[in-house]
Amino acid sequence: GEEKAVFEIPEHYYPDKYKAVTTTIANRFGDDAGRSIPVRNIALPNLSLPMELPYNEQFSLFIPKHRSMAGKLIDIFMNMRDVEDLQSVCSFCQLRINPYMFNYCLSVAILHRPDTKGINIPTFAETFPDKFMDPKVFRKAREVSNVVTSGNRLPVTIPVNYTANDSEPEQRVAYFREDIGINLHHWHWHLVYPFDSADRSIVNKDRRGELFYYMHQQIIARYNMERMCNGLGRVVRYMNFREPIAEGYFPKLDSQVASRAWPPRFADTTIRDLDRPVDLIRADVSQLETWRDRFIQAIESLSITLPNGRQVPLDEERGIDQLGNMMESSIISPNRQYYGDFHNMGHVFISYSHDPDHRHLEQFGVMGDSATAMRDPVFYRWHSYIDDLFQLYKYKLSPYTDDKLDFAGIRVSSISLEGAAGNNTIGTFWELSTVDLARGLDFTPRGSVLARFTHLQHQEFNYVIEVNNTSGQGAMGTVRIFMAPTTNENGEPLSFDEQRRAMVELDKFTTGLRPGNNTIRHRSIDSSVTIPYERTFRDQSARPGDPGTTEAADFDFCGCGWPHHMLVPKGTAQGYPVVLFAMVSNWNEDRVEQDLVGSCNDAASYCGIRDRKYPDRRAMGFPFDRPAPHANTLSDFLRPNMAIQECSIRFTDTTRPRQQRR
Ligand code: CUO
Repeated sequence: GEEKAVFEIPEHYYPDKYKAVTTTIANRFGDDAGRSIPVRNIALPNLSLPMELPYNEQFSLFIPKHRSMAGKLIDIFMNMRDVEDLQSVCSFCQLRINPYMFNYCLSVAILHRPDTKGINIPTFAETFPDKFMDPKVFRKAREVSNVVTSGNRLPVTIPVNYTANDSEPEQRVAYFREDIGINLHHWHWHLVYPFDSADRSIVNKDRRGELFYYMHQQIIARYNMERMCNGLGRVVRYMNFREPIAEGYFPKLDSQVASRAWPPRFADTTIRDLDRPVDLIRADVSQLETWRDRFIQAIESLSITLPNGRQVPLDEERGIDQLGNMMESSIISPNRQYYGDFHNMGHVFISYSHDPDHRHLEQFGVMGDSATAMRDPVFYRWHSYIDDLFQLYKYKLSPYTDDKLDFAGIRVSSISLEGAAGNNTIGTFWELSTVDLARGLDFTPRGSVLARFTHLQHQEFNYVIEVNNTSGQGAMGTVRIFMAPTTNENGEPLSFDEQRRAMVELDKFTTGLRPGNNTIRHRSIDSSVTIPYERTFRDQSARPGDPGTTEAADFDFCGCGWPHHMLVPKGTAQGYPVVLFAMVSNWNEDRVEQDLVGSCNDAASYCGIRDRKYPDRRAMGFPFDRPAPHANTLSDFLRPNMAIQECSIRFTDTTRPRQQRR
């Protein structure tokens, strides 16, 4: 294995209780002793604010008090002179600062400091595996690592379907909600796009408000298709805050840091006014309603009220981006005082619905943490409502005209799929994979402790697109590929408007088009939406430079991306019918002039590109982000540069061990 380092930490950095023990303690980021690295002795910055959060407590960015402590700590990390000073202050923080907050703030700093882009940090599932899996695993891991020497250990198995049984219909999509890769993606996305920071530039990224809308809209579209594959109806919006939430959720996660179980939410819980001095939270449910009404008012009038009382129009170019920042809300909201913090506080109200006044001394539920929120059925009900509010705005826009949709001289004659499951069919199955828990356990095992888990997988396939370029000269196009269900939960055909909102982006790429006929073949594994399995889990056995791995320098931003194993929904045993859509749009109207060399840019659709603009000038979700009232069906909407194909997703209920793609 790789050599691990021990950091020699100045003695006065240790909290008093450790001073007697030793002058070197293995750093959390290294274990087996190898090299020894002296840590620079520096004049330490004032850490009293972030140290106010007790070491053994939960941490949530949604809690204003935690947010300001984290903001301060990020600021400290960002302002350290160089990497050695940063390392020094980190070694001081490690034994004093709440580990969740420390990990978050350091990750944000590493991601945004120009001099730390080459630094490698462990994937979050390894640092805090307790946020992603059944705690029984850790007890077994402890047994295994105490009894068995490193080379002979069998992996610990993480059970499937451990949070409920078949009496709970929602359990049919638990494999989606509780997928480790999906939850890692969501955590990463919010790490890359924080909504708050003392340093505005960390928040103020190109089109981040629009991306907040789009990435979450796509989660809902994907989840709805997944539900329909499992005989469930589309998710019901959570929009009446005075009515109980029908779905309960019992996460069965333990926090190793806080030595507590994550609290459940019982079925039919109603959110209540919050008064939790410990978190500096005091908020009434009516506040949510007020913010919501103001948001709707802005859309109805197509204008935003600024803090000075002036009205500015919501224009076509920037409207959705501003609304995204208002809704989330982020510190670049045009008027946070007035439009408030609707979406974030929705998470907070729901996550404290079991103990709104802290009388039971309980922490927040899974909705209070971006690493765990997607496990809970209510996440989708809340975000479905959020999406509906954004759609109110999209309905205000005039439909795309022919000149926006067409690409003169370019005809797409067909799109099809070729793959192992047969043409126009995608095969899905369960796959058994392995993750290393060693770094995240609250004891220090020698060597790795592997855990096995089951997740959805699909057979890889190719898109084959036939394009005829009749313009008489070479051209550049952007290929946009989407998939949608064809019928609703009752088996009736979807209207165009329902279907466009159900469109799931599968891929987007640029292609050259010679005059005459072109056959474009594109691999599913190269999707602009997903990152490969190895990147999601940063496979321990992989070395930089191996196929499927990435340079360490790119890791952190590159950790954002929909997990490839969840590219397509599960389908059904008989074959779930979907429609595949391809469009080739004019690259001259899509392109953004920028240098992409060395940037991690292969999951840009939902994650953007580090330090760059979003690499597509069109509205996110184009051409389906706007209604087209004159189209009753998808066929009505088609132009010559678009094509569709009926396809089928066929699920086989077998579990296969993951094969290394080497
Ligand atoms: Cu990602 Cu609500 O924004 O969880």
